[in-house]
Amino acid sequence: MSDSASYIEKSPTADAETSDEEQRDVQDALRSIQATLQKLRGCSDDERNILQNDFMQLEQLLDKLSNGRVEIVVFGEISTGKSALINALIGDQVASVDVQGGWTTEVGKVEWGTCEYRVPGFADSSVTLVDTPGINEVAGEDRAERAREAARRADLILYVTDSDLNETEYVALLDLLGQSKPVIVILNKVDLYSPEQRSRLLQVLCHERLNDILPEGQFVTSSADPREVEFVVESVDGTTRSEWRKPKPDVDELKAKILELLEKDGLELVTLSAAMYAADKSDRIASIRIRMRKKQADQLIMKFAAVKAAAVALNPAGWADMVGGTAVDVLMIVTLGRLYGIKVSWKNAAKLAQSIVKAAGLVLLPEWIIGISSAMFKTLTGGLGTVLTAVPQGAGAGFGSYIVGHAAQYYFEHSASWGEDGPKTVVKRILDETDKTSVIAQLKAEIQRKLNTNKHAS
Ligand SMILES: Nc1nc2c(ncn2[C@@H]2O[C@H](COP(=O)(O)OP(=O)(O)OP(=O)(O)O)[C@@H](O)[C@H]2O)c(=O)[nH]1
Ligand SMILES: [Mg+2]
Repeated sequence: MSDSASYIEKSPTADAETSDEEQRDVQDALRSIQATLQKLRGCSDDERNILQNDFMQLEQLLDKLSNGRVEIVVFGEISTGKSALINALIGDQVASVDVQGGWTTEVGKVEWGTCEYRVPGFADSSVTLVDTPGINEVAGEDRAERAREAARRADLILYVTDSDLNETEYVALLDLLGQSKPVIVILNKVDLYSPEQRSRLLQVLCHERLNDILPEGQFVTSSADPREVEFVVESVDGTTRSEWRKPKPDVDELKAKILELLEKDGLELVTLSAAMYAADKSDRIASIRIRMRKKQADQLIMKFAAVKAAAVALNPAGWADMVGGTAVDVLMIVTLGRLYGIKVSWKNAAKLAQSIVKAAGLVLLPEWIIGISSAMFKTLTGGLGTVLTAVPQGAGAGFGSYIVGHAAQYYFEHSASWGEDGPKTVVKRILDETDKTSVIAQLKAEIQRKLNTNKHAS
């Protein structure tokens, strides 16, 4: 993963075209992408593996914003004419078009060289048209997801339909509009409708479907790849013959609408979509980190609890003071702290363990633990011969460590704080939410495993 700090230097220089406020917005958006990238760099290797794709997308976004590249994503159901529309706007056959639905399988970008628009303040700015797979292809959920991801990064979305909107289309459109992206809805293939049908369709779309959800003036019609029409050609000798000719694509209204939107808000659209995308990614990174750390912490706590359980079972003498404050618990807390990026000294870890046991009050006292584990043990094990009494003691001690570990995990998860709830409430909640039977069973199994491999146990 390369360092991207240098991109900042390529942001627009203040000139007559951009106001101070616009300059600040661009800088803010660049900074928020940088901050999100920085967060990614601070992740563990495992986390970074999962977030590799996000990292790449953020780097691309940084590059896009630094160079003032506008991305217009063409989105819609299969076979509505998305690829044909790109060809018509560009004036060349750059995207593959076919009658078969699901023809476009990848997100593809092509520079719209003939577009006259330039983002203010960016001398090398350009406009890119992004073709996407259709959203309702049979068994094409992955492709649809790629299309949605492209739309999330878009500065402007061209939403293509070729008839009245069905439910899938309507929901997808609402979703895009909910992301506060500018959307132009295009009724393509208008050449296929008679004037009466066309007028009826416009009535339904504009006044019933889109009236309340789409800003006024953001609906246009087009015929990107009109069907051939039959012409009757009369020769000088009076004979006639028929000839099939393909009319020119008609995307003038759409092109004018795109340029109007860009001229009005181009820079704002680019900075806003970048900032929103970076914020989205930042949330995703945070939630993945929490999830992954939680998983690692859960495994770690169980491992330490099992060590404690086995240690007590194999050497029950003096186990009563082994809940909290023992070497195993302290090491567990220090290790958990490290997992959450918090350095805890041995002494402070011991204090934390003691304070958790204290906060738990009676519930973590040895008698209580032996009570629950012995009771459960009867139902769980069957006979284990001579080690029968040691096993519940061990499982009980391990369970105590399990609770201490989870309370410490909560504490670290909340930046080394008990928050408003205080430790008592936290420990009580953990106890309420813990499936005691299952934890004790796991600890017991662990002890049995250790006893089986320890020749002195019998
Ligand atoms: N009559 C008519 N046909 C069109 C028009 N635009 C596209 N088509 C036809 O519709 C079919 C699908 O066009 P594409 O551009 O491949 O549609 P797409 O939305 O990209 O389809 P996928 O990539 O499969 O999602 C092709 O046969 C086109 O020739 C139009 O304006 N009028
Ligand atoms: Mg296509």
